[in-house]
Amino acid sequence: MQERFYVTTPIYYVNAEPHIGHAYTTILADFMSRFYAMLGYDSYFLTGTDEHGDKIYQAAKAHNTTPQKYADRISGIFRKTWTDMGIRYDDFIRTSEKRHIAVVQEILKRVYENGDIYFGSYGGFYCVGCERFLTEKEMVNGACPDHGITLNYIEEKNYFFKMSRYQDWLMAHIGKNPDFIRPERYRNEVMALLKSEVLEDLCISRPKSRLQWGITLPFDENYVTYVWFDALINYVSALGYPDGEKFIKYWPVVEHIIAKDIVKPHGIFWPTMLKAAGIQQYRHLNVHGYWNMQEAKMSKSLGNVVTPQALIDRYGNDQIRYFFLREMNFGNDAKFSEEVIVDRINYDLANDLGNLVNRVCTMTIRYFDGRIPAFHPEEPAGRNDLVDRFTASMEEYRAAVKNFQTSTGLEKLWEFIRHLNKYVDANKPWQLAKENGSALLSSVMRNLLEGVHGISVLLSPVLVQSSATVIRALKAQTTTRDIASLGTFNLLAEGEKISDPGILFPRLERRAGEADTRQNEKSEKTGGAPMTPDQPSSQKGEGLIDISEFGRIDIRVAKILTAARIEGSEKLLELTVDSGLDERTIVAGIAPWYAPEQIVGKNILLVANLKPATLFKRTSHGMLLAAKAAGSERPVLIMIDDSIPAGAKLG
Ligand code: ME8
Repeated sequence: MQERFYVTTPIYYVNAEPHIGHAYTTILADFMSRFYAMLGYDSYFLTGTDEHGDKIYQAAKAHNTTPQKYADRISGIFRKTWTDMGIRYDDFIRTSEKRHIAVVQEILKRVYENGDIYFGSYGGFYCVGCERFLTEKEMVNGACPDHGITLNYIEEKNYFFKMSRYQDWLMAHIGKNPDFIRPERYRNEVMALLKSEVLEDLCISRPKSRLQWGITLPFDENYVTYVWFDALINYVSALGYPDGEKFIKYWPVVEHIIAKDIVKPHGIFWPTMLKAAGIQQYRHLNVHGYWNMQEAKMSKSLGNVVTPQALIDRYGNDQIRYFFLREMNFGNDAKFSEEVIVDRINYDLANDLGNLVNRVCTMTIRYFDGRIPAFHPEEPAGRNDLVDRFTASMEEYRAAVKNFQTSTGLEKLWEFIRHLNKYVDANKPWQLAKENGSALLSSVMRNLLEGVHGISVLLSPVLVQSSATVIRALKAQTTTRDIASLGTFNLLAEGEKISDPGILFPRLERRAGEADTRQNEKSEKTGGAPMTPDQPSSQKGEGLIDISEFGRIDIRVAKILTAARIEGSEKLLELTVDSGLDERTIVAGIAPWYAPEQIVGKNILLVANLKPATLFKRTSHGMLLAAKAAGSERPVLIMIDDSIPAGAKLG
């Protein structure tokens, strides 16, 4: 039977237009859906809009219109944005649709009849931004920490869902299914919450005297349903719960994607609701971090937004997809910066990939009149080595993406792309071409064409348009969904005439005054002498290095945000640090000398541009600097006082 994959995004509030945070989650879901389709899965992708509740009601009122008209307009803008961005969803659910309302009422009825809903009275602090009551622990100085609004105390009679009844069950479920919520830090967050406090029952209604814009309770027409109880149900209502064909096909394999802002409703409300309604649990809750802009959390309420439309107009869809998927380490926060977009486009897309495709196609056209040359087994031109490297990159890409680690996955493919560029330089086809009809030239070019084809297929879930352009130019009949066959390096049709795909990714000029965030790599790539350790420095005298060699090491101040021991290792601590560029994971061999709580909050020095290394299944993105006295084993971390912010560069 064909394997299946079902991916969801949160359904977005229609109180304002889409922003890049929404665009990221939706691009990630679209990528995952295309990736699984590429692997041969029957893949289904759901997104939509969340249209009920106070927040929408108030936004409509502020615009002098009805909630329905307001929701129609903004929901339409979301759909248009996704179409313009080339997002290929299978269904778009709106919570004001009849099909959704019917399922919410059906589930409420079931839970009510099971005795898990009761009538009572409640007082609490309600945040309209979050659309939920906050506990006093969650508030800061009487206000919501995310929205900065001072919260009012509201007391009224309402219906409650007996969430408390499921607290022990949920802890046991998460205990038995350690990756139910991933990455680990978010599972720990939910577990800490469940362990530290007694779960309160969830208030699931609003009296119509206060709010009319919602789904009427099936057992009391004076009340509407609380917006979270309504919204979460979209994930099953869109599939035709309880007996729709799609529900039966896709629900068992659901992968939810959300950001860290809505972990509580998805990690606690939703599983207990599913349990009470007798519905199978979701498979995984995949939680990503936040894109931060100008140090501040980017949100509609704070008003610091860049529109997705402006981004794609300025840079292009493929470019933006690549930037998002490459630049965010799943689970951690990342800094949004247009300078980094420009660098990713110039270095990764134009220099590494675009250049490779261009060189390979141009040389095929020049030396073989564009006809795909034969591979000559007697002159293999290192084919086995290429195939091995390609297969290894592909497998690592596949494994990383299955865990939503898109950044690591793409880096693995780029290792192969960079290797192909080196292969061109090492084999110098332009010299081989001087010996007419050389079998070696033929094999070299065929190996390159197969490599470019393989990479283009693997990248097609990311670079949707440009991959298709290359695959078309190579006249490849890649109808196969068996990507394992890419590793045969024998998929192109010998003698077929390729066409010139043109410039795939034009280089972008920096605006005056914009910093080059990858200065160091640039000097290496634009032909400056490579400075590897076995290359003598230009200075006379042993052991001395050139200033530019020192300049290649990016040492920055970073703040330690979290620290934890790694099970099974006596030496290692897993840290998350704010490097000023991003939030990243570092694995450091300091456990015998430093307790985690002793170093959290400290500013240390980080080598920020070390190649990632994997230790105890964790990828470390850099190294902390420490000093060891002669004859001592004990590393002393170099700490910097608070007057220097994270991100400050040493030099
Ligand atoms: O919470 N960085 O809707 P919402 C990354 N309707 N992603 C971000 C982001 C940022 N700075 N800001 C927002 C709701 N997002 C509810 C959901 S689901 C049953 C109901 C993304 O419009 C991210 O996916 O506030 C986050 O979880 C979502 O937008 C919140 O969207």
